[in-house]
Amino acid sequence: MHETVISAIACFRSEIVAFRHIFCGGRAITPVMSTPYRLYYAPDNASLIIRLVLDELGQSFDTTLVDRRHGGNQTPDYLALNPNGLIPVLETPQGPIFETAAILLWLADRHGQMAPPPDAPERGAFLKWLFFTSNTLHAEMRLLFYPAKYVGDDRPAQDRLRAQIRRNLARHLGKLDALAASAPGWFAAPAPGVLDYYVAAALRWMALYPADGAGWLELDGLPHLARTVRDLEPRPAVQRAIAAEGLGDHPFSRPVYANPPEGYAT
Ligand SMILES: N[C@@H](CCC(=O)N[C@@H](CS)C(=O)NCC(=O)O)C(=O)O
Repeated sequence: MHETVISAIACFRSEIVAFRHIFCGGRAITPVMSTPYRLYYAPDNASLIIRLVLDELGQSFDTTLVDRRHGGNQTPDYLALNPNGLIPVLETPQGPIFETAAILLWLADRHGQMAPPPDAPERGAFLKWLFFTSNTLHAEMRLLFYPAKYVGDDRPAQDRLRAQIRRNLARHLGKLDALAASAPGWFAAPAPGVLDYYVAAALRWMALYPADGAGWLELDGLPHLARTVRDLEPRPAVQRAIAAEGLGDHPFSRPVYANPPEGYAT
């Protein structure tokens, strides 16, 4: 087997649907990919959305577990893939792609599924909500989850920031609920699109994190989103993600903390 040796502090574990590799001990060895894709993931991280979409698209993919708890996302090797040190990264035949929405859009376009194609009349509507989810909903969720990165260690400042962000997120979710009610065909439709999985995962994380401030998000007030995520849960892609990342039986509508077979969610 041809191997590329890359230095790393963390220990990466790599698995393929057909067979698995475990690489530990001061260096990580990235095998030649047996599939077109390699997903760098941590359980219940934003990589979950990419896992779900790859599976829905029927694509086989390799995975490499990033040991985030021990700084695996800050090693030189990982930063070479994503200089921002964030999860996920998807290695593709066109090179590594980071940013969840960029990966989703790239996959949908490349495989011609799960989003309106570039020349479809509804493309513009889809793009504006995908970008809203990425640059507003997701970006503000990071303020809720990592307040110290934005206002430092001042606890009262963090609490004020979180209180405001919860209000903002509730407003954003109200808009997404109205979008789901409008049934645009590419969201909250019988066949799931990339945006369904993005929003479903976001709802999960907002219900669970931060662990010391969970419980503020109730799906009762968001009936159309609630229906959408309940419809996703029986799908084979979701069932396989539940098994791979230990997400519990109802990962979107009744989320519990991940109990992954390997790695850590936080
Ligand atoms: N804008 C990024 C955000 C990704 C993100 O926040 N990833 C989290 C895990 S869910 C992460 O890597 N956190 C580690 C950190 O912030 O240092 C994207 O859309 O991919």
